[in-house]
Amino acid sequence: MKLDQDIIDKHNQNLLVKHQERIDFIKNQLPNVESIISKLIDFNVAIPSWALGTGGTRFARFSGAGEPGTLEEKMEDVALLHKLNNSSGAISLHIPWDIPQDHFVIKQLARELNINFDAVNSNTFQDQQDQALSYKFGSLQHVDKAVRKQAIDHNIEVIKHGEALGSKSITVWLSDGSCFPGQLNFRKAFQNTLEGLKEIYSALPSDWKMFVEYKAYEPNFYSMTVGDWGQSLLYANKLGPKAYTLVDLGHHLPNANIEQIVSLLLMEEKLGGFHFNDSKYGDDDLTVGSIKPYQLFLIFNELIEGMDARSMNHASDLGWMIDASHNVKDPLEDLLQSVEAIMISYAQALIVDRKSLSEAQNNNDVVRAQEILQDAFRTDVRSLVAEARLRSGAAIDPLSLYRANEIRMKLVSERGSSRKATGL
Ligand code: LRH
Ligand code: MN
Repeated sequence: MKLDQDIIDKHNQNLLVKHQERIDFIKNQLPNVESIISKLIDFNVAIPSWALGTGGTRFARFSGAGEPGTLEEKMEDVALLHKLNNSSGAISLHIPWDIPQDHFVIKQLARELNINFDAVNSNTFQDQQDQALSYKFGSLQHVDKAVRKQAIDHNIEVIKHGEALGSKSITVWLSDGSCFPGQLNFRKAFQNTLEGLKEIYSALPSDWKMFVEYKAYEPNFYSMTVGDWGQSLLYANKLGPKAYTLVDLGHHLPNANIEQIVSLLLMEEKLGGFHFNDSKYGDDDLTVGSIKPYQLFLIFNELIEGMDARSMNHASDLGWMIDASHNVKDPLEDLLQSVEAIMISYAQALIVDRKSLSEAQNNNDVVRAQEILQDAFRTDVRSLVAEARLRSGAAIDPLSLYRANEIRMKLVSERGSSRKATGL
């Protein structure tokens, strides 16, 4: 579904007066508004191809209507999000859920839709119809060399799909592990996995990155073979300069200090990117910033501190991706909310008075340090995020435009209500 620019311009026209009041207000409050707005304009978050339909749990999946039934329709939905917020200009494909039938045609479509291909994702956590050997007891860790080879070949095939589309990275998340004590030799599982990752690493084009995504538990519930940031860092260091760790916010044990993990991985130059989502209990894959917005702000605070310490480019030097599942919300509304939450946390972290913060830290002035952080967190920066959209031709308020124009209804009339998007 194409969204005409004049619909956005009319929407912005109606909201301009109120918006201008809010921008003028914050301009009087903050010193560096212009540089913040230009950073927000450059910032983009990739949308997962597997989160454009309704997600489910092992109990049930209540499918929504007007879902994208093909890769082309998924790309159109990402282009629609990007047209609305100018911050979602890339799609992250999951293979085999989104195998491009014709790379040239798909690449051409991406150009027409003004979107790019972010990291490609392999899948050795499910057995496909035509698959010879099962991943029931793991993939790269497997005791059977033939199963390990099957998984290595799949990852190399995924790199080839990505290369043909112009992607520059692969995310390897392994569901490998064990459910019971005694089931697995941890050392051999690690060494088999490292050996497999080395073969996949050697198939990477020179300008590619490999993201090693860790997860504390699920679908294995006693051990995971890439179970935490330390193990992922161990693999990335042993693999080489093109290998990095990937932080999925939902993949930690309860109360883990994710912002500290981020700070140290950045310091070690081994932080590759993120899968943003939110959670209250486990890997709930909820809307970003919907449960723990302060944690998201603290993570961006460490990101800015660490990236500026190394003069990194905020927009392009790390992989910014969402990884969420929408069980009860319209997937596109959920993704608009997630991108908004990320942009707000990024903007709040950009207004932190870093000079005063380091003074307070050097004076062990704990109260002052907290006041400085919370002053930024309690500043309403939504008008800055909206101004960045306005200046780049997007909508001041994407969600209200999406609803006011009944875009979901239009998608249903185009696609019908029985389409089911591939994914989780
Ligand atoms: C695993 C994970 C991984 C994806 C999958 C869809 O929980 O976060 O990033 O491959 O979700
Ligand atoms: Mn993930």
